Amino acid sequence: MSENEKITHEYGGSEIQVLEGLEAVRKRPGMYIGSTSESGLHHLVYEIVDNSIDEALAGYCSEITVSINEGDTITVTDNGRGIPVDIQPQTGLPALEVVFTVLHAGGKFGGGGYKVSGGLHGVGASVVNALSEWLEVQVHKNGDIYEMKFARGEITQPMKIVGKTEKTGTVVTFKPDPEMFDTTVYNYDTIHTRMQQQAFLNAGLRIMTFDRRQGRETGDTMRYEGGIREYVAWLNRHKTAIDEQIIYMSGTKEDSIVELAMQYNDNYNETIVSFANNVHTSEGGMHEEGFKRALTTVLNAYGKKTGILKGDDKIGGEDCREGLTCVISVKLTDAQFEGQTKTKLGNAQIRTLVGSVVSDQLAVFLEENPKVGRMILDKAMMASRAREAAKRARENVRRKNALEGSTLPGKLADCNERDPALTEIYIVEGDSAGGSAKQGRDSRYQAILPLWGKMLNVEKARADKIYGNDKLQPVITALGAGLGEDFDESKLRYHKVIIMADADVDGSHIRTLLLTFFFRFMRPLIEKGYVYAAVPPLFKLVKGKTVRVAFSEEERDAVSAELRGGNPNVKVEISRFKGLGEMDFEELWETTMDPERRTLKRITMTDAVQADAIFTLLMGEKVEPRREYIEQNAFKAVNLDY
Ligand code: TTJ
Repeated sequence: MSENEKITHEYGGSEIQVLEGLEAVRKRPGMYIGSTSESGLHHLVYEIVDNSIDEALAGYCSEITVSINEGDTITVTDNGRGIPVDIQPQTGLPALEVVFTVLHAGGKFGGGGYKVSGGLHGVGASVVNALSEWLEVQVHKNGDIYEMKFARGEITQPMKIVGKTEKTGTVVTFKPDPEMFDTTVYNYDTIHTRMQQQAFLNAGLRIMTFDRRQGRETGDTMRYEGGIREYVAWLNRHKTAIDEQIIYMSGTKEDSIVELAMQYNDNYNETIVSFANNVHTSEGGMHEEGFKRALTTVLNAYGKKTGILKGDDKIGGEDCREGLTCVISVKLTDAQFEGQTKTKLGNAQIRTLVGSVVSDQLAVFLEENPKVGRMILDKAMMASRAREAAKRARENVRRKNALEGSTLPGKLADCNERDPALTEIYIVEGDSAGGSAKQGRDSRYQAILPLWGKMLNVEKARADKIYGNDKLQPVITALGAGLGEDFDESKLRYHKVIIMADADVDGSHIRTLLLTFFFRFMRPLIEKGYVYAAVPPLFKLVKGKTVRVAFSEEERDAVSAELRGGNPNVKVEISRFKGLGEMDFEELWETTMDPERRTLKRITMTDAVQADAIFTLLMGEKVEPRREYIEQNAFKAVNLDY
């Protein structure tokens, strides 16, 4: 066998492996990027950007740019060292080619392993390549520009030098394959939010985002010297802090690093945002546990020592966290991600490390800042008293329910089916829409609860007030699962809770209120995916006896063209639905309630967090940011995109 033949043979062998690998990605994309919906589409961007962030973590990259281009292609640029281009001895291929064609073990959503930032370069790039109609990469390195191109994972242009350069860095441009995704339209805000988060987590790193699509041109440059301190300040930006200082703590042990920043505000809710290796751990885990435990211990010890807490008085964990905003970021090798969505940190040694950092440094902070210490303790004691009052109120309600057999609210038109897995409840804004919904529904499994009038301002209300509130009480009783600490998912009476409100200011207001209420008092309802928004149509098109509806301007134009059938003389009458109340019960059923034809949008935690922020802004005490928000978003506020 000649030398040449051998090489050809080996190359052919690895080529087949590569294709098999990338074929697997195209066969089961969900295994590698979670889903092929909008979230999976955005995941492609994060997979690529993560490589640049790794380079920044290694200390060689100070700037990353992410652009959405016309046609919804994505370009990611960094000024790092550039992906290596030399031939790898093991494969005989340029490292650049391997990065984009070899499936690395331990996909994020596949079983077992997990990627750890800082070290493992190129993880995920081959997945993005496999799911892209085309992908191009340019590497600036050694004075040359190296370029390589692919289509659906296959090489269309082997690596070659295409020019000279004085810089170093990597540029990747890709077009997600429409054959693989439900939608290929990017959402700039989604990418911007994620990039801002990464900018907060990597202090000093400059990240730029651009939307270059026609009619949507926008962009932002983010660089936070203060890192997670600035993250906390940003999270509290619409709130009134009890003290302007942001408490910062950090420590390391062996290969692990922890960083925490915290600040109290005068609200009642708790915001803990945690990360492990720059991955958002939305299910919490050991770092959060370590923090919570240490916070409670330190505050109680401080209260005793200063005499603020008398005798046997103790404050509970939740009371210590009322009005707290905290960001925790840990970095560790071999992170164990557990939980339903693999976003819960399982490494027990991190609990100890976070615990000792907080015990030592928070105690020192309180010693040095007795005024702040006093305010925090006072706030926690107040929370503790309110909790007692809420408990009494709850017990009263329980007693009352026990006597009255917890009667369902009078406005509720319940369904016949009793199995919650099969039933749904529409919470409807306004009495007239409520009337149509009651007439139009399938009463076997659809219940209707109309709500009307102004809602309670939940921002200023603690749980004890909520219990007595006559607007929310029907919602609580109809759902049947209680609230706050008492929330019991197994008692939930419907597994679909559908908010049906108009696409106008009042509608978005009521949606925001309900979502904020659920987020704060029935959080598992959102976490477990029980909450939906109904999506009513915006337009009605009539051609003779044919009636059609459309949910967007694009669809309206498409349906209109379809009805005309290429004939400009055909008359199609187009009108805008002003509100749900305007539809008759048949229209409402056909367009918005019939499971066969309706569109429902499942509410995610991200939606709820956003609602909570908007709510705080609209209802909070700070007048200036509210005025600014309303001025800047007068249009958006009308059509909140949940
Ligand atoms: C690896 O170690 C040697 C020097 O270069 C390191 C590296 O690969 N750096 C790097 C990779 N910087 N940026 C990337 C990268 C950037 C993008 C946009 C996409 C990908 C897959 C990698």
